[in-house]
Amino acid sequence: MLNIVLFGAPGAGKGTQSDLLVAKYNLNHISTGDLLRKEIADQTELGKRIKSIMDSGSLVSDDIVVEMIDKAIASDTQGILFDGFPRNVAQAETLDKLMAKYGRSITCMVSLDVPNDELIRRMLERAKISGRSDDNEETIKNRLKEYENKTLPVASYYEKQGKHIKVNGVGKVEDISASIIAAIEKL
Ligand code: B4P
Repeated sequence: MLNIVLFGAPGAGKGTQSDLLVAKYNLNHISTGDLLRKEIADQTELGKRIKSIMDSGSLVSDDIVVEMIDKAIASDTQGILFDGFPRNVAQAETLDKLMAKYGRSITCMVSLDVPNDELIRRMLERAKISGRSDDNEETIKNRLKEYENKTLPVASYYEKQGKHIKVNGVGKVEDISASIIAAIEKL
């Protein structure tokens, strides 16, 4: 059973590539960003608590996302694509423990490599249609800072386990998908 972590900076194309990968490998798509945005859209108690954090571009607290991930793994029977999780080393360690609890493990971590100027360009472009309150210049800067300070070390975490696959995330969406699939097929 494939259990893949799709990794990259904000705007690297994790959501975009996830759609293609879940269809190809029939995986369960777990996007913490989507799950959190749904809480906000549904105006749940949790949604009200996290809205200002997400609007500022900061990460929400680990216990909130970990609880969501635990439930998602417990109910999965087909393999999972983790999109936007883990976002820091503590979440990566917790994910390993959770997977072990259910007798499973992470197969690999695919990292999309995109330079900062392209990330900013994409998110500002998306801002024109997304309606996402975190797609604005000031918040984007904070999201990239959070990524560099807290998320980037996750790549070394998987590198040490020999599970890190780096893919060029610039170019046509289909070409990037083809590179990811080629890397997975080699495993
Ligand atoms: P996410 O929802 O994960 O959002 P993201 O990183 O901005 O997006 P992604 O990389 O998926 O970009 P996309 O494919 O859409 O996180 C949002 C917030 O949620 C975080 O800031 C945080 O507050 C919170 N959060 C989520 N997970 C958390 C966790 N685990 N712990 C704590 N907090 C958490 O691509 C972007 C744009 O680029 C799109 O418009 C797309 O069309 C375009 N694009 C994609 N591929 C392209 C290509 N090859 N060429 C040109 N454009 C491309």
